[in-house]
Amino acid sequence: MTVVTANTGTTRAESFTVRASAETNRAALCLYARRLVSWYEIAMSNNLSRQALDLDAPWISQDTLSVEPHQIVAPDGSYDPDDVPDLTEEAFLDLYRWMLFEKRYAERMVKLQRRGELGTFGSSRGHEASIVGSGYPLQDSDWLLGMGRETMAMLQQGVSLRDMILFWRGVDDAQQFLAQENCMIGISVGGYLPLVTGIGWGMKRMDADAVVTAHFGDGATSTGASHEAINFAGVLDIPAIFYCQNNQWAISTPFEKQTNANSIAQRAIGYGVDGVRVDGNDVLAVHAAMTEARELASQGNPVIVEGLTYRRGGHSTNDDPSRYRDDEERETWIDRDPIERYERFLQSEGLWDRVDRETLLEGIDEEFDAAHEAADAYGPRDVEEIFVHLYDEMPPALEAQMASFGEFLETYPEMDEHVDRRPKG
Ligand SMILES: Cc1ncc(C[n+]2csc(CCOP(=O)(O)OP(=O)(O)O)c2C)c(N)n1
Ligand SMILES: [Mg+2]
Repeated sequence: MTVVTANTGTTRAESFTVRASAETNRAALCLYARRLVSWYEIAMSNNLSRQALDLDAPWISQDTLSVEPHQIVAPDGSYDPDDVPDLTEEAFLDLYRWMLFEKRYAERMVKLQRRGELGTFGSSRGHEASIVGSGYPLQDSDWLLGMGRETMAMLQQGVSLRDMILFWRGVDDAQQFLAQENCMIGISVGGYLPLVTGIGWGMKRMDADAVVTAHFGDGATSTGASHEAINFAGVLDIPAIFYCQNNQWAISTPFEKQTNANSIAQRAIGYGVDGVRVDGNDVLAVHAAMTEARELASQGNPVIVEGLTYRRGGHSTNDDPSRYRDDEERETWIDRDPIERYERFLQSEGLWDRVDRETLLEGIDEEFDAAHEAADAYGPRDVEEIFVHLYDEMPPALEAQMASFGEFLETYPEMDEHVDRRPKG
């Protein structure tokens, strides 16, 4: 006989006990699971149904706000010259090189992973304009906390490519090197957003001439941490930019199941901050929005910028997107490639003659090769490091674990071979 006790809460008298056989429990659980699935299906299929209401007050609805993304260069490369940001020719060309770098970096990292040199890797293919356009307007003093799909933005802040390779090899030291450049990658989806608000609060209190930027995905916007972070940033007038790379998928969850809202940008209203949605495949539009966002944030107005883009590949090298999404959808986004669109812009501006794509790629490959070599040269780590790296003063329980592990290796020296001192590579 299995006893299941469920305490409904308030008083002992209200508590009840259910006694049932193991079989009955299993059957009840199955029924419950089936009900959950059908509730979920109903909720997902029918979440827009409304009843006529007769209230004499204006309802705020999804249609109240326009969510048209801000765009400067259309997918076919056309644009209104008046809308083009006032950048130098060097800056226009620089944006191109950074995007090419992001693309090449992703290709090379996927290859490294396939050769068994990285544990896993999350490719940014398709995100190039979103990443480069959002990172470029940041200043050296700014902070950037991301989720791993914003490498070139971090490199622009001073992070080294070697450390990105180390990070994806699972060498935790990489985070310390990133921190030296005021960057961090948060693996817990959305979990680091309150830290962003905290850092921004510190900046405000110290009257620092800097802003903090959070890069995160559409999936992160459903976490409690993200709501708390952005809401609190609004209350405290934090110099923070919340940049959402909405690539329309969170692993296998499509955007329409992520939220019933039409956009992430419109949520700004609920948090009492400003928001904008931009075409995340248009590097100039993202750049313009982030430039303005930085200006607003530095005046104590936190903002949400939503870059609408598309994850062309799998979530990571461990993922097979063909199991949950149509190739057709992907095809439509290939036609909106951010790099090709920007090439058309450079051609129209007469700047394309100054681009030697092959030479650029050679330079990028050389940089990657050097970083790869440096990552390989990064020495094996001491086993003790996994115990000592977190605390200034090690707690006794951890000290005991370290001693016990040392004794274990002394007793069984052959086990030493199984200790991975430099993961994956
Ligand atoms: C708190 C937490 N839950 C689940 C995961 C597993 N996980 C890793 S990435 C991811 C999806 C993230 O999607 P999104 O925020 O849209 O970012 P994207 O990967 O699309 O860039 C999930 C669920 C995690 N890392 N942390
Ligand atoms: Mg996503």
